[in-house]
Amino acid sequence: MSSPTPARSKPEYSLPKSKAAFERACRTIPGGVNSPARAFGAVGGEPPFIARAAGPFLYDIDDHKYIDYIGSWGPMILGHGHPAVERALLNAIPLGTSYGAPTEREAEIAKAVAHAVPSIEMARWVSSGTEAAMSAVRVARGVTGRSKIVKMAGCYHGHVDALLVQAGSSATTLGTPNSPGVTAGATADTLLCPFNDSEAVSRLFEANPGAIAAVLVEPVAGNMGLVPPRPGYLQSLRDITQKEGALLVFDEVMTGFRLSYGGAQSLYGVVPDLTVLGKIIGGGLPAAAYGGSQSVMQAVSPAGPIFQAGTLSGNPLAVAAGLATLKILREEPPYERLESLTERLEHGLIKAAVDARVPHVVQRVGSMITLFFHEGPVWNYADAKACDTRRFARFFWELLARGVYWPCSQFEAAFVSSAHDEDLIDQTIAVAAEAIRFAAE
Ligand code: KE4
Repeated sequence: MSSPTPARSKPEYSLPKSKAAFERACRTIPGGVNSPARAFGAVGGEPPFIARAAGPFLYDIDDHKYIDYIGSWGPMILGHGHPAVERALLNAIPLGTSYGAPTEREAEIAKAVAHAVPSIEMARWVSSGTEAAMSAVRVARGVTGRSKIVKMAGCYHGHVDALLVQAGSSATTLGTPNSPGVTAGATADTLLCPFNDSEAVSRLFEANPGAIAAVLVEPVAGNMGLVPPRPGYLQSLRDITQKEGALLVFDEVMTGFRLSYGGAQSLYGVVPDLTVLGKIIGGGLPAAAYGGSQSVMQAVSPAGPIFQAGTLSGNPLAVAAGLATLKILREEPPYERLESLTERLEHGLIKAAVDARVPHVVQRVGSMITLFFHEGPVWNYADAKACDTRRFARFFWELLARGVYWPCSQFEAAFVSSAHDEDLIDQTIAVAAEAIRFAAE
């Protein structure tokens, strides 16, 4: 029994101030944005410029209010402006914003992360997920003495040259999964596999005996849209790398502290040798980290010979916001509520697509979710790239015009925060039911 057809009102929606701001920004910033993911390249048109955010909402400079499903691409699991995080920052600012010298709080957050994440006994802070992934690859190569790295097509680990090969996220959105400027030399040691295909990984080890330092993977892929691991896939990667003397590296920049307090590795019970973190551990400020066992991490300078450094690594403000965020996640875990809210959204999106008779699949793990315009499951990059991205673009704009800010690419995951509630989820479902009908035309 399909739901009654919602009013087919096409809302009045214009962005005059954002349009002018975008034109000004394009004069001094490439593409008017400081990260391509924000550029609406996949959906056309120009992005709203944000004035402020609070709780589950974004507000743009044309006075539109949106229910936010970007959450800064993952960090804002508690919603925007959580009082405890704000208080932590307000207490930290008068103490100075950066010292270039060690602080006790850096050891405190490293200890908190070590207690939370099964693979981590020791960690190093950096300022972005890219930097953390790049450093983890260097450590894997340094401790094994091997050169090759296996990555999965469609996974994204930031914009370091060696990993910009069949990269997901905005690299795919903008059709540059292998960017100009990345030399053949830089990627000569990068081996590619389809996600969710452990046989392909075994074949690479057979073809490169004793040469592969690590297998790097998003344990739940969020950069092709949300693509979960097939049952047994992560364990097979663990078994293969164990047998071959290579390191297993989980890129949990997106899934860390998102899917559970111990990340995807806790959820799936598979413990890698190195873990890459970011996003949530900075509480919305620039922070990321990589960590592993004492024996591996003691190889990192100045304890060991593998060099890595960073001016703002472990920045006092980012550490303060990160500590406050992790404290809330530890003491008032939102994960059951996030599961329930996002499951509600999942069911609503499925119903909307079924009622509209649109080929689709909704994939979700915890509070990460994607509606793919694709018949049947999306298990890898090839499946994801077969999606109807034109229909996605229409869906996106119909949502935006009705006050729902969904990720502006089919190749991104949406995020629910603990600031969302059932009413906002139901509002989103109602809007999506209308948007999907317009997108189906
Ligand atoms: P950053 O360098 O953007 O902090 O982190 C890179 C990164 C590494 N690993 C994973 C699994 C990631 O998802 C990311 C960054 N995620 C994208 C969104 N898909 C960030 C958005 C953007 O590039 O602006």
